[in-house]
Amino acid sequence: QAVFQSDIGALMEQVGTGKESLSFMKRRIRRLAAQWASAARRLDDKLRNHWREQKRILVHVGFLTEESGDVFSPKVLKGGPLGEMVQWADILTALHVLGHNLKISFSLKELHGFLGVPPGRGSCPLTGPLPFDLIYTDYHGLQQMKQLMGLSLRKHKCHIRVIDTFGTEPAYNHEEYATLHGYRTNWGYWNLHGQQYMTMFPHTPDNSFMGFVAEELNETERLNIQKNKVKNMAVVYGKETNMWKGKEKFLAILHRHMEIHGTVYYEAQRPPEVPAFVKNHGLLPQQELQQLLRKAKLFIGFGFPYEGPAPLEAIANGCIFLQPKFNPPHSSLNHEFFRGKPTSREVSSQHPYAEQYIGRPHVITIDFNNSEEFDATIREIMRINVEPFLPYEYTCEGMLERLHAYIQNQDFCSPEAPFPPVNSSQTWLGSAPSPFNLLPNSRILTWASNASSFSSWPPLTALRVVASLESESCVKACQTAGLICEPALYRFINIRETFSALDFQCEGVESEKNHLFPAFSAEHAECSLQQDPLLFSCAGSSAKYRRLCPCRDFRNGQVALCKDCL
Ligand code: U2F
Repeated sequence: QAVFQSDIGALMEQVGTGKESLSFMKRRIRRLAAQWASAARRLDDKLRNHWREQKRILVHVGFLTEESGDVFSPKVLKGGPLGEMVQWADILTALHVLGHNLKISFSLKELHGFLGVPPGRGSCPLTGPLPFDLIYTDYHGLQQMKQLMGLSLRKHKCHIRVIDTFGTEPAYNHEEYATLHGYRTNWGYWNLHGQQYMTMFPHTPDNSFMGFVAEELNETERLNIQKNKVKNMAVVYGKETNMWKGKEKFLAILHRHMEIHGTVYYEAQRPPEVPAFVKNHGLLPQQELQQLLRKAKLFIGFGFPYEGPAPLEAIANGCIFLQPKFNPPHSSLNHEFFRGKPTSREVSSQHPYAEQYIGRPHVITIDFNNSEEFDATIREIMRINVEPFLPYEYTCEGMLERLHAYIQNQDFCSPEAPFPPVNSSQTWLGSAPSPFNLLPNSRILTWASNASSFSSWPPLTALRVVASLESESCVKACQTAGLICEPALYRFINIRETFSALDFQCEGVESEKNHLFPAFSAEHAECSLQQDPLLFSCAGSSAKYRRLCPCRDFRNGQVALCKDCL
């Protein structure tokens, strides 16, 4: 049985010392310890009757190992990316607070030791059982584990979770399919289950959403923030000079109305190249950045970095986040930053989560090239009052709840209970003619057959089957129906009866490896089922197909979990 623990002493010791990245993470862990502890108490109350199994967990942070080049640590104090460190610090704290048996490695040597593989040249198969129930790592760590364990990695890979900021879609993850169909990248092709990849924001429902946390306010802090807001104070998002390059025009407009602050890293001899009217504080410790955000009215992004934690921190401290809309959206097809990343996702603004999940009045997304709209928006921002806001899924309690649910329910190791009860042509053999019901006045199916007789997480009660439009992905189709795509439920809808229940008349039914299947092609009245469960994918669309989509409901503020998921 896992027992919540609020003392972080043991965790701090395990993180060790000697690198700026580790010191940054430790400062964060210490600073948020009280917040985690009170969240743990609340979740403990909420989960009172739940048995939580204590797991043996290894966390191997590959990108911070010397062997992977560790380009991050030397830049911690110089304006380099910190988002990843924020997330790993929070993952470590959450696993520790949930009371699991945790081992942490930041080097190959430690990894060798924990896995019981003697250090030496070349790979060495792990002959005994894996001494862990779960391993959290990243793409670098995965590569290192492959070098270390050789082919025996295959046997154990169902225990692995890959922390993957921008996500990996099934078409890129499936080695053979990626190679044959042009989805091969430097990162993908590990043939994992899509939900073994865990992202920073809930942008790719094919993956699991791990997230991180932002600071929460108590009542006094909230009141003080309201009192002390400076209505003409703006902070620019961007700790490196190149994030400000070419933005002089916007800065000039902004400067007409507001006092502009920045936190751009600079060296004493060489102040950063930002306009003289900018009040630059230099890179601030996280805590001081929070103080600055508490006073500011506006936090403004100029397009980069993509999808970082800072906008959530700003919104949590009562700022309005103003950001550019990307038209056309940025993706691996048209932007250097995303090129070679195992995703086809189209990024619609600097921070799509802020745009889509939070929105006005906290987040305003506009075309920055329209100077009049830009100017009018700045003036509007100075007029309106907004309250600090933090979505539940980014609170400590929300992250603990989500991680708890994953740890206790996600299982990629046991062979899946034989489903569907179908014959070789994927025809339903249940007692009723079809396992589906049509929801009244809609084109949405629910599971009608006895849901509890099939073991599944999320449970089948959450399933809502929707057909996408042509050229529409299941991500979008579910979203339009007010739901979220749930790849774990694909196996229940990959049967002939789904087509008939949705009124698709099939001339023929075939089964193929294609990440868009199951789908219906109107032109040929052809119904296609998915042959390889690894290719079940919410992402992806084609003008030729209407896709069958397994959607589900979700909890308010916790999109990763369905209503019956806890
Ligand atoms: C993102 O990484 P970044 O580190 O660029 O993301 P930010 O949102 O800028 O900030 C990360 C943290 O840096 C902190 C701030 C955030 O929690 O509190 N910080 C600070 O301590 N002092 C300062 O003066 C300013 C900020 C993203 F997270 C990565 O995954 C991506 O790789 C990267 C590129 O898109 O963007």
